[in-house]
Amino acid sequence: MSEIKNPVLDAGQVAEQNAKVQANLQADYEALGGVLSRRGVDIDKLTALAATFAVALPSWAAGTGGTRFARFAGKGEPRGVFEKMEDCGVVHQLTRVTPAVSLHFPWDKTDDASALKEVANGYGLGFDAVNSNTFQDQVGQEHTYKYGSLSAQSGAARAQAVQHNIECIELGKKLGSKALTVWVGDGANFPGQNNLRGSLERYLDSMKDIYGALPDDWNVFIEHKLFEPAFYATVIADWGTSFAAAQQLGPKAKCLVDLGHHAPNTNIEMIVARLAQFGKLGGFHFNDSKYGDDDLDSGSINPFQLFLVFNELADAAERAKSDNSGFNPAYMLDQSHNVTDPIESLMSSAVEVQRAFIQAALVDRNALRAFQESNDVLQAAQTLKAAYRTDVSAILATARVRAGGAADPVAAYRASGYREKVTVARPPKAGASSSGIV
Ligand SMILES: [Mn+2]
Repeated sequence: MSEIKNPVLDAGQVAEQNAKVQANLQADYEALGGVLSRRGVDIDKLTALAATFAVALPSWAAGTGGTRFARFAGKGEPRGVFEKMEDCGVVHQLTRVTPAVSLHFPWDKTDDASALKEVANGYGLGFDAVNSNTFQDQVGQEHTYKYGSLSAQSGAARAQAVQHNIECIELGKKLGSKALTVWVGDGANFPGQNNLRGSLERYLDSMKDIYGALPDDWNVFIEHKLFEPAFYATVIADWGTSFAAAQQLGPKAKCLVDLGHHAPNTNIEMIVARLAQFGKLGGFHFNDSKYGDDDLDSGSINPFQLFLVFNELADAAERAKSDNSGFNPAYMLDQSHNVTDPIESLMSSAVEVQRAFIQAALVDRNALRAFQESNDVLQAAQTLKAAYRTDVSAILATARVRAGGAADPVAAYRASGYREKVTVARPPKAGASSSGIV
């Protein structure tokens, strides 16, 4: 992980905050170390594992997003991509698990990619997958996406959408990204509006052109979403369609799982297992939801589901290690809502995802396999619960402190007065680049 040459917050102040809680953290860490050693687990190994974890930040989550009905702007919101980087720099400085940012074009478009890269690098940040946007019209755009983009009936609209995606790849190349994430809102709101098969055929034709523009070492991630804005029939609505499209396109095309893009009660961990089995699990957009695409902070509604997803990822990683096949899905957050400070929400999501990663590492896989083989259902379920119930907070906090981050990121952030400072430094600006609402 690259060092932070230009920390946004005063490092001395972060250390001061850490000193206040160091004795308690040490006591908690030793107590947990004792519990784990009785299970044959070395706590320091887990802490070292926690330090290897990384999840990318979505640039759009630095601002307030929220419901599709209204946006209630927060104070000191970033007004452009450089200020988004600064906020992401705070998140990474305090959590030390978010060393990359996922940009969204054209919102984050810049004429000076090398300056952006330099500023980001100073904060210890690189660039993860770039995201295209053909789900809304931009000012001055020639052809509307009102009736679709990559699958539109209009050949001109399709060509424009393809061209935008290729531009995203070009921008991403300048920044050091290695993947393009494509989500389209294309679909139908009324029966009869679209020929269901024809829409997907047109989508695939467009995606073939985008795929052809990918550099050798790039991937394209296909993000599916059950509904919204197309409520009757979304073109890429489910993992089956996403998988079929990825298969058609080729080895560089993979599926992206956004935790909020499924019907309630969908077994998302099984989707993860299926995609991993067939080599098409490209990555994640972590968030949480109660009903639909709520874009809530990770682990806020169903932390057990997040754990079960990571349990499948741990299983897939173990299999890949044993057959040397390589397994490296891209982890990104995707969230945006109205009611919390975005920096605090990003920090708590990053920590919750890292928590699920460590809890999954605690699963006694040999015991689990044995219970599965002997059909001891109750003990198999209890084996997972034993890992999930373990409070690994002291491991996460210790990993952060050892890496130079904050024992308690939210407390350190509040003590820093950052939000108050940027509220003064960033008065609202007309035409500032958009955030949220994705
Ligand atoms: Mn997403």
